[in-house]
Amino acid sequence: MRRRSFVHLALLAAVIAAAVTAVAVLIPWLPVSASRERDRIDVTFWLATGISIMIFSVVAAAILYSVWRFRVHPDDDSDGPPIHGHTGLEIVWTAIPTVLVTAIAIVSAVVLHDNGTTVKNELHVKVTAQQFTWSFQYLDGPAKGVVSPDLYMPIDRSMKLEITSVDVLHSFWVPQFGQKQDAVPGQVNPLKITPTRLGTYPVICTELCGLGHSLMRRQAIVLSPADFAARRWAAGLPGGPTAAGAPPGQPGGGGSGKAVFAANGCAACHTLAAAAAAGKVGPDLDKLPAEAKRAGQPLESFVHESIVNPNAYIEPGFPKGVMPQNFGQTISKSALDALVQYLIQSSKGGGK
Ligand code: HEC
Ligand SMILES: [Cu+2]
Repeated sequence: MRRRSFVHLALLAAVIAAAVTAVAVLIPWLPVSASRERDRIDVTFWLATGISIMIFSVVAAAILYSVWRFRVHPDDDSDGPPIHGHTGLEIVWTAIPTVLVTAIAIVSAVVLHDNGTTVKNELHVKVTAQQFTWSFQYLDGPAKGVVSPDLYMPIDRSMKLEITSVDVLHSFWVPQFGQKQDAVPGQVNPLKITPTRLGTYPVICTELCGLGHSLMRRQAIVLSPADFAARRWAAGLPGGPTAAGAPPGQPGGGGSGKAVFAANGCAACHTLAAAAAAGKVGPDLDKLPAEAKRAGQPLESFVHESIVNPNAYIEPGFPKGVMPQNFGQTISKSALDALVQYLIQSSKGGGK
């Protein structure tokens, strides 16, 4: 009789475990992993999930079995048998959780250590957060000196990000890389990433940092080592060897004004018909001639100044300090000229 109850209980637990495991495994809860660090974190995640499924199944089976097997009849008012603890049972239910929690702690400590270990030949990138954008400065490697609005990474090479902020608290997060790191003014916080999968992933600010927080997004782009070394991606960025010389729009030149507009995330905040942009955070750039007239400035210098020094003139009805303040540093001179000309041409053609 007791053996039969035990078999029923075990069967019920197995059925519950199978169902819950299917929910955990078959539904893609997490974004794909794109870094070695994330792979290690996933090991701790699945260990803890496996343990949780085990405990859940045993508890749920015991509850369901009791409800089914020991249900009282409506007219049964008698007490249950008096029971005074069970030393053996108490030792078991203390020892098992101790072992499980200790296992999670040990595995987590190993992963934390491995993910923070300095590896040979790592690339150093200074990451600067500010309301409301990111910039990435390469301190060594083939892109040394380049300041980029997006994070380009060679696959399978460890990168050490040195993360800081120039204004308020922000936090660096790429879900596919599995880690977050705070960006704190006056402090440099490290984060190691070794990308293992080619592709483009979102760089997200994950610390509410002001009005433009939800727009504080850039991209992390993982390239083959050859593409990274060729620095085709660095065309138009200050410091890139291909940035100087060739005119804008040519390969290796400053890039067309339209490309510069797209590459710097202007469309997130501005409307510009020529670029199919419909942002509403900043002024409508199709109306630039009228806006320059209102500001009492010649169009070209107004546009140039508005991009490199946005706070010099604030369009009435729009917030100050929301437009990123460092385009003057992150966009090369030739790319900036192309951008200004592009905005002037587009607004004259497409404006009202
Ligand atoms: C996070 C949002 C945001 C982004 C990104 C952004 N801007 Fe702005 N921009 C604004 C806001 C808000 C204003 C109005 C306040 C001001 O003048 O600084 C503005 C003002 C301007 C103005 C002046 C317009 C006027 O009528 O005064 C120009 C020109 C401009 N932006 C161009 C750009 C370009 C080019 C880019 C990309 C390189 C860009 N902006 C990126 C938010 C943004
Ligand atoms: Cu932020």
